[in-house]
Amino acid sequence: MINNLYRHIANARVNGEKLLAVLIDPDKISPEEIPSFIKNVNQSVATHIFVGGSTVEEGMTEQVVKAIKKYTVLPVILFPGDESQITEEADGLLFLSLLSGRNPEYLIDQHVRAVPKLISSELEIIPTSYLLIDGGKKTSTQKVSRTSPIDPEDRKQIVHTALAGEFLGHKLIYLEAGSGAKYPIPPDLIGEVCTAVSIPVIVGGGIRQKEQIDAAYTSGADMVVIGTAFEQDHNFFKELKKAHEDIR
Ligand code: 1GP
Repeated sequence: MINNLYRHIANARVNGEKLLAVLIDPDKISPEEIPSFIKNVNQSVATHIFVGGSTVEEGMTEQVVKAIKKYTVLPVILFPGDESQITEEADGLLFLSLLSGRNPEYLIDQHVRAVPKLISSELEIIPTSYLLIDGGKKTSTQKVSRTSPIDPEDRKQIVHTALAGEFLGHKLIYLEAGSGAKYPIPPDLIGEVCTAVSIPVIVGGGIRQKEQIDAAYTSGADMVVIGTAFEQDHNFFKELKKAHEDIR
């Protein structure tokens, strides 16, 4: 059991270390694919594995996390679409509040429903402000949560929402353009949010190129999350690793 997931992320912010999470959606990977996929993750520059999806068949998350843990020592953090995806097999949980929306189900209902599982759990719970920003495509998060994303041009609303999350005591800000987004979170927006808040910032959605990862980091993101690009192109793992080694 890893008990210092948050400390690691917060220290990374202080030390300028940049983190990369690979997102695995249990709905999009078969158990047979897990060993080879995780082998690629292990050989890459990824620092974390996130597991979750907007809708996942009951019990699948647990099976997938168990299988992942067999093949890696990287921390596995749940990034659940709802409380049914919470499993003790992981190391930690992003306890997400969808602050960009106004649907009480994702602001408090799911959290209350998760409590029976969490009371006796050893999962490290990380309260996280989750902000869905329009990435040019209607995403499953939007459909399932029945909320609208914030327009990326509405800087004041985004920065104030992130700060409200910090004032509520959340430990992370997650700027999400949505899986498969056409446009990732704009770097200057990342910069504005990172300047305003004093907690670590995670950025994900629609990131497919090394340049986009670098732009997110340079703008202040502490962690970048990638799902689709790794699912679709296993060479992307190698490409990033090679670029990382070339810099050294
Ligand atoms: C994580 O939803 C994202 O924040 C993942 O998005 O699948 O587009 O990488 P992609």
